[in-house]
Formats: sequence, C-alpha cells, structure tokens
Amino acid sequence: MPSMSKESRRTQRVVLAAGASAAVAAVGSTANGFVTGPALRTLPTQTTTQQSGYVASAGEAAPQSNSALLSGGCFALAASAVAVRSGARKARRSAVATRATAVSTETATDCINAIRFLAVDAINKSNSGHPGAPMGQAPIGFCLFAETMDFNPANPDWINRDRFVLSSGHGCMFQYSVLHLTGYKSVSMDDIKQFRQWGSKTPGHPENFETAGIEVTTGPLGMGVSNAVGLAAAEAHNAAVYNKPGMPLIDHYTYCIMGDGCCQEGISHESCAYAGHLGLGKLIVFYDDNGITIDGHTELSFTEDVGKRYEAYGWQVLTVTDGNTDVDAIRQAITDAKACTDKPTLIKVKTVIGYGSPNKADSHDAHGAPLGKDEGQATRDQLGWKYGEFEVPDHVYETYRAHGARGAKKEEEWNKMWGEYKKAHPELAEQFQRIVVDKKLPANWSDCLPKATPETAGKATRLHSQDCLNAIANTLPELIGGSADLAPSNMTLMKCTGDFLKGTYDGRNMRFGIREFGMGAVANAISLDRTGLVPYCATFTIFSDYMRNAIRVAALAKAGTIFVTTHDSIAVGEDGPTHQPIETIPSLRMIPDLLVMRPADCNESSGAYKVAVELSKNESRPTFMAFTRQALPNLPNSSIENTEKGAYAVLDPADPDIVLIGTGSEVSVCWEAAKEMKDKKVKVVSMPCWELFRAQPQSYKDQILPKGVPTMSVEAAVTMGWGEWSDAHVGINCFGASAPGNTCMDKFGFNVPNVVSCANRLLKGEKGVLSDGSQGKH
Ligand SMILES: Cc1ncc(C[n+]2csc(CCOP(=O)(O)OP(=O)(O)O)c2C)c(N)n1
Ligand SMILES: [Mg+2]
Repeated sequence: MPSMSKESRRTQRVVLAAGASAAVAAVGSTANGFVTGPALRTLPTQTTTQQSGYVASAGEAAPQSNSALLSGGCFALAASAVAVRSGARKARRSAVATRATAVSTETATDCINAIRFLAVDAINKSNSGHPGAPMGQAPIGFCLFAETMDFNPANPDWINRDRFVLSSGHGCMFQYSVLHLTGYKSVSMDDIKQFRQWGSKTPGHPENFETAGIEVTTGPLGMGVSNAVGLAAAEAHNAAVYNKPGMPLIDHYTYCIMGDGCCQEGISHESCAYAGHLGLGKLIVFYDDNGITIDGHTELSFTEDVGKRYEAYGWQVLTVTDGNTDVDAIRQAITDAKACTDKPTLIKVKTVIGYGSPNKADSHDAHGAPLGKDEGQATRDQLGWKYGEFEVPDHVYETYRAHGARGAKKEEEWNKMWGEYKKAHPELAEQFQRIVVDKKLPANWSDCLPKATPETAGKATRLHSQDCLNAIANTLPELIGGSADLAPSNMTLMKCTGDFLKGTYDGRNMRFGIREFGMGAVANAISLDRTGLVPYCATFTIFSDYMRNAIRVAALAKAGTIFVTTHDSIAVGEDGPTHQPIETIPSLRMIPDLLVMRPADCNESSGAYKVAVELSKNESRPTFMAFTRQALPNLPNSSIENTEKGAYAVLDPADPDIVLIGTGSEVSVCWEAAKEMKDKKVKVVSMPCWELFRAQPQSYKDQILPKGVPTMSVEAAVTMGWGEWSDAHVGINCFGASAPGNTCMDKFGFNVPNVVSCANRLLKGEKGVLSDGSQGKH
C-alpha cells in the first residue's frame, strides 16, 4: 500500500477519536437542535418514533414518502440511529454525532437557507433554472463548504484542495451560492444576479473553463460523478507516487453530489463499478435521493435499490433518512465515509426537492422552473427566512468565510510541508515541481519519438502508436491511461510501469474494463485534476461512439485527454460492419476544438503523439487519434514537423495536373495511383489532421493545395465534409462487410485502378462523389 494511505488512516483515526469524544460529551445532554425555521416548527408532529435518520446501510432506511419527510422530518430528533455497516451488515448502536460546531444551530439554519434563497432569488430573477435541487441539497452544502472541505477561496488552484463535483449540474445555483458564500472572487453577488445571462460567470450549468472554483463541467447527467471517479483516481495515483512518511503532499478528498438522473445514466454504472473495483476510499458521493425527476416521481421509471447496487460495486453505503433538517446525520455520515479508507462511500440522502416551498416541494414543479415571486415569499415564510432578495446576513458570510480562512491556513501549512519535502526528497520534488506545479514538459522530450524513412519496413500504425506510447512513457512519468479491455489489440500497454489497481496506485496502466463512456469521463477528469497528468484512453475507433459525449465534453471543457483508437476503417476486415467505422472519423471532425488525427506511417504517428501530448499538457486540449490494424509503408517526406502542419506533400511535382489527398491508409493508395498515372503530374498530399491544416497560414495552404488544380480526396470513410478541401471524392457512404481487410478495401473501391479511374474522370471535369463504395454491395 502506498505510504499515503497509512498516513491518512492515522489522521482519520485522530479525527474519529475527536469526533467520538465530542459525541460522547453530547449524548444525553444535547438533542439535535437543528431546526429549519419557526414556521415549520408549528407543523403537526407526524410521528413520535421518527428518529434522527442516519442509517449506515442501504437497505435499513424505513421506506418513507417524501411528503412524510417534509412534514415530520422537520422535527429532526437527536436520539440514536441504528447504523449497520454495509458489507458486514453488523448492527451497531451509535450516538448521533452531535459534533461540536463553531456556530449555533440558528446560524447553521441561516447558512443553509442562504443557499436556498440565493438559488430561489437568482432563478426568479433570470426566470430560468432549477431551484428544487439546491433547496434540497443545501444542508449537504453547508456541511461540506462551511465545515468539512479543505479549500482556499483565494487560490482555487491550490494543489491539495478537496475536489467537489456537482454531478446534477442543472442545480448549479447550489454551487454558485457556496462559492459566493465562501468568498471565491469568481462568483460575486453581481454574478449571482446575472445567473444564466450573456457573458456571466454563472452559466446555466457549471463550466470549469468559465468559473474559478468549478472543477469540471457538468450537465450531461452521470458525467460529473464519473469525473469524480477520475479525480479520485488522480489523487490516489499522485499520493502513491509522491507521498512520504509525514509528508502527504497529495492527500485530499473528492466529494460529489448526484441526483436520480446521474444514478440512472449508464455512464455512472460504468465509472462507479470501476471506482468500487479500485477501492477509491477518498471518494465520497452524496446521492440526492429526492424521488423526483422531470417526468414526475421516480416510481415511474426508477425502482431499483440503488444502495444495494452500490454495495455490489464494492462501495460503503450509508443512508441519511432526513437530509432536509438532520445536519448531524449528514455530519456523521461524512465522518463514517472518511473512516472507510478502502472503499468509496455513497451517502444516500433522502431530501425533498424544493424543500420549504409550500406548493411546489416534492414535485417536479420545483425541478426546472422558477418558484415565482409569490411562492418565493411563501417559502421565506415557511422557512422563517426574514431577509430580502439577494440579502445575506453577515453572520452567514462570517461562518462560511471563517471556514474558507481555515482552508487558507491549511494551504499555508501545505506550503511549509512542500518546502520541507524539497529538502528531504530533492529528486521527487524536482519531478513534482515540473509535472504538478509548473505543468511543463521536459526540454526536448519529443526526441524520444521514433522516426523512419521510406526504406524502413512498414507496419501497422497501431504498432507505431505502441512504439510512441512506450517511448514517451519512459520520458514522461505523468503519462497514465489504458484501454477498455483492448490493450493487446490497441497496443496501449506501457511496458515500463505496472497496473493502476487497488494497492498499486503508483502503476500507470489503467484497466478500465469494457466501459468506454466511463473511461472517457475518468480520463477527462485526470486531466482536469490540474496536477499535470497526461491521460490517454483507448478503444476501437468504432466504439468511440460509446464515449462520444465524453469526447465532446473534453473538447468543450478543455480536458487534455488523448483518445487512442485503432482499427480505423473497413480494413478491420473479418469482424464486419459492426466493427468497421464509416462515419466515425468525419463525425468527430465536426466537434469544435477537437483535433482528429489519422496518421499514415511511423513519422506521422510520432507527429500525432507530439501534437497530442503538447496540446494536453500545454493547452489542456484533447486529441483523437485513429490508427490502422493493417501494415502501411513509410512515406517520402513524412516527418513530425510536416505532421504538425496538418498536411504536406508526399509527391510534389512542379505545376501538378491533379492533387490526390489521402489520410491514413489511403495515402499510400494515392501514392501508388500517382505512380500509375505516368503521363500526368500527380501531386500527392497526406492530410493527417484537418484542424491543424486549417490553422496554417493561407500561403501554406495554397502551396499544398494550389488554387485551380483539380483535387480529389481518398478516404475510407463517408465523404461528407471533404468539399472543404477537394473537388471530387472517393469514399464509402455505405456500411462495410465481413471479409478479409484487403478484400474489403478492394471491393469498396480503395484500390489503385479505381483511384486512377476516378482521377481521370476528375481530369475530364467530373466532380463530387466519384466513388461511394456502393460497387461493393452484394
Ligand atoms: C444525459 C442527460 N440526459 C438528460 C438530461 C436532461 N435533464 C436534466 S435534469 C433531468 C432530470 C434529473 O433528475 P434528477 O437528477 O433527479 O434531478 P432533480 O430533478 O432531483 O433535481 C434531465 C432528464 C441531461 N441533463 N443529461
Ligand atoms: Mg431527483
């Protein structure tokens, strides 16, 4: 086990001991004095037996309707809770942790209501947004942002900050509220008043590239919790690599709130199963179990036992039966979550959506529409919130900011430790400084990338990819990643390092299992962790469809993920059309800010890796790479430098009659066709990356594709989009077929005679799609 774990276990034991003595001191003398407001106190008591609801096992919480919780739960009682540890399912009696907090219960109540009403007011003002979730999640927000998490609002980049992800991103006013209350400059009261408006720092879903303090971009449900798994994985890896006894450089938690939607989405099943397998003990996820989604009550579509599912994944599952009022139960659950160091924890918190709203609580009416002025006032009356719109009393600010100040102090202590670490472990410190602090690549790092000449024996570009990956794996300890169970096929195993698994978090080969979407989101978060790691993830080109939204979000949210894919065309062969990408590569070219690279040989593969790694590290941007299954020759003129320009001439006669543009495996077909067309001056261009070529100066583009010279593209993919570069196109606008790869290529028209014939048709004036693969249909 990494030294970090021992260290943090020790810390946690101390925390636990302190918590326990506080609890003991409180038992018998202190009822849970947490209340939601005078108005609610007048509601009739639903039951005298309802206990402060903390149940440390999924199945133990007595089923309760949310309306019962709304009326009865407001009388949060102290007493005791039956806590049954998941897994062992061993009952234990425990006093409710009445943690000695620095603030009175009235202040805590106001702190919670401040989150609720900032959300209500901002959403009312913008007349757009989702108030229900923040109103239900507010007590969790208070526990995390006023009591639990380590962060410094003055420095959102502090390396060892606790990470927080709001997976239910539609409830982003929750996050803007807590960032504002704790003192992040990125979210001023004016920003809150500008919620969802043009140019504001408070967009309709949390965007890490827009608002400091937001770690990842969420909105597509399930993505955030999967990112949280990636952040926790990054923490575990960095901790294992760098922590030394007494010097836990990386030692933080990753917290996440997700809703019913995140729980339902398949991506969360993938990533959370992976997190359980890895035993990521510092991942703590709150499930906002409010029983409501857009369509209505979850009975309509969602009746599985989520807790049991997470137990089966290998998580510790805790339940808070009244998350609206029972802050002590939330606190206790956090304490217990931290105490479990070898499993992630799911804290299932029963909440009421739109809590406090007399007419909209516990209904999908509170999900995605403003409460409105009248209901906002009625909610103020119900919760006893005596402050005006956007008014936050000083004692609330003071409470949150005092916690922020404690975080600032923790950062100071961390800086001191980092100073000592540099003296005690100079070599590792140098690595930490370069990778994590400066986020820089070593000088001349790309010298290690393989190079070839046309005389060098050709091979599949997936093998070149393997060579590149292994060359840089030695040079860049920050390279970490793996494949969705296709490592021997994708050639993505790094030979110089071991597996990233429970107990060996220092390993860098990630075993994602067959979970492409989860893999993409986890890899994105490893980049968004902002500790300088360079993540890659791999699958067959065709199955990138399964993680497409993670690729899209990588481009949007500036995650420096390197998507390595192989088996990039119908030349996959025998596996047939389910495995043969046709539209995949062209459709990925439609995603803004994503680089799509289809290298044609050794040097182009090296060039692709050079671009991808530099983009990841220096600009935190993603690259998608597609490599062949089949062998290809090494091309004349190919080089890393030419690849970086996106396109270059492989054959470059003066005053050409025609230009043939190929990508990947079709460049050599164009090259062979050019040799056949002896009576014509045929220029052959390799275009491994449209986006890089598009960014070149016009003079270079004109040099490569001279104006007025007929140009034809040849690519084993749909022809859509090629009009940007060429007059005529050879492609495949139908599905492929199961047959040996070279047969498929031949039958669908990617052979020298067909390319020559199409080139001659273009020379005679024909334009457009000259070969669409339909000749191969049988
Ligand atoms: C992948 C994806 N599908 C659909 C949506 C649209 N959507 C936004 S919120 C929501 C319902 C979410 O329900 P829940 O997570 O329970 O949130 P709550 O209503 O409790 O706030 C849906 C379907 C989305 N954001 N992402
Ligand atoms: Mg819900």
